[in-house]
Amino acid sequence: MLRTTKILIAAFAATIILTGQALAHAHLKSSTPAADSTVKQSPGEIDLTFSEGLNLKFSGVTVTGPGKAAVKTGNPMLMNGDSTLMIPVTDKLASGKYTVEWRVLSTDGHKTNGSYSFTIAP
Ligand SMILES: [Cu+2]
Repeated sequence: MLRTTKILIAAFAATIILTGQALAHAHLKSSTPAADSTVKQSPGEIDLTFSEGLNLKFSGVTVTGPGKAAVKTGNPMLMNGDSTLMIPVTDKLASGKYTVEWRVLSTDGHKTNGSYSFTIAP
């Protein structure tokens, strides 16, 4: 009985480790504007490219500007084989530092999130 339990625990642990390696979650590969970059003009859109396809329904971003002010964004769209999340920015953004907080659900059913900043030059 005890031996069986040990074997089961070992098998369970191995499954977790192997599953973790086999399934790649959606990681942010690149973005426009790029992370930590300074751009000269207000971007018309924000593009986030991930390592995996996304589920649009459960993916989105929150953009905040100088003074933590929320930036109005349009409805996100998927491009590039569903791995690029495109968020229209309709307002002209003033100079300053902006933070993009993203949370996505990849097609393998895993949620990931993160954030990065870019700056619009004066
Ligand atoms: Cu995953």
